[in-house]
Amino acid sequence: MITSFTQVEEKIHSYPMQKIAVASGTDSETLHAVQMAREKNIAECVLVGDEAVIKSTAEKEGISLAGVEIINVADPMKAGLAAVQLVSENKAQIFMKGYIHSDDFLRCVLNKEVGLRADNLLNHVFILEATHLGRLLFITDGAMNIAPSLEEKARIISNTVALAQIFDIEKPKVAAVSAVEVVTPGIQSTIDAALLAKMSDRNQFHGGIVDGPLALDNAINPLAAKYKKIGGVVAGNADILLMPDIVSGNAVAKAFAHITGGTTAGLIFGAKAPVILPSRSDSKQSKLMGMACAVYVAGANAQKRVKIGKVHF
Ligand code: COD
Repeated sequence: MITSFTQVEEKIHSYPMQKIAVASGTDSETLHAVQMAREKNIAECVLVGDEAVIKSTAEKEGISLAGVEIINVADPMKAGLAAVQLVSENKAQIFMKGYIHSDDFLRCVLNKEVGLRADNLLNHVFILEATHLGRLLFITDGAMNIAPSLEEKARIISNTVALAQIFDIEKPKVAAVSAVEVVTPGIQSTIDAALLAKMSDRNQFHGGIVDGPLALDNAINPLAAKYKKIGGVVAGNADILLMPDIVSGNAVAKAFAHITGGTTAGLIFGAKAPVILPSRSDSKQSKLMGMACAVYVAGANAQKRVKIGKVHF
């Protein structure tokens, strides 16, 4: 089981080199991450964006882009489409967001002609290096699916279980998170969580085990689960936090990064190729770890042919 980003970095050194197409990578943190990825042999990058801005940012920051290919496309949306096309034509293997709005970037991923849509739902996962807990935490969905329905939540779980299994978590424990751990008629997410838990009891999911509703404390902290007398294998030990909506998912991951200084890696899963979706304000280390995790997922896909399990409705 992979419990840290250091282990991810160690693993990918035996993998073939991957090329990352960066959409509008004009900002300093992205360019620092591109340089670090090259120096640490994590990945090669091709920057698709405004060449003049890329070069002036690099010069101001003392970043060397020697050997990095730059394709000059000034408009961020056009740069996104040109970059995603490189991936769909296998001229690059991974697609990454630079200084472009998330919704525009996601529209490039979903573009019917040049995008990376597969038959299934795509979702965003923040991977948190939770050193205090001694493991990685997978938080979903904090950046793509705005207010998922019960069916979409089930598909998000299925995707994320497959992602966590790539990180050698054999039977991922999924907490369907709400504000409270009891079914409360006025809080729809508690009802969805209870239904997802029942679906899990009836083996409607492949691979993981789902319980809920659980509040954030008793989902990840065994003592909190004990104090509140919540049994089961998931309570206190969740690997995956299924959040009720994009607002809560995004806020929890950003609180972790900006209050505790923790490192996150943001990925879109379920597409034809790995996609890195950091926040524009993420640190270079988070962007670099997004790259490392995407390379790891691409390598694991090539080796094990990872399959997303079907949800039995
Ligand atoms: N998986 C697969 N296909 C999808 C998904 C998905 N998650 N979402 C939409 N599609 C398909 C639809 O089936 C449809 O065929 C097509 O894409 C367009 O769908 P719409 O009409 O919902 O598309 P948009 O462009 O209005 O919205 C899609 C976005 C992903 C852009 C939208 O959901 C969005 O803005 N999400 C939040 C992005 C954001 O701002 N994140 C902030 C994070 S920092």
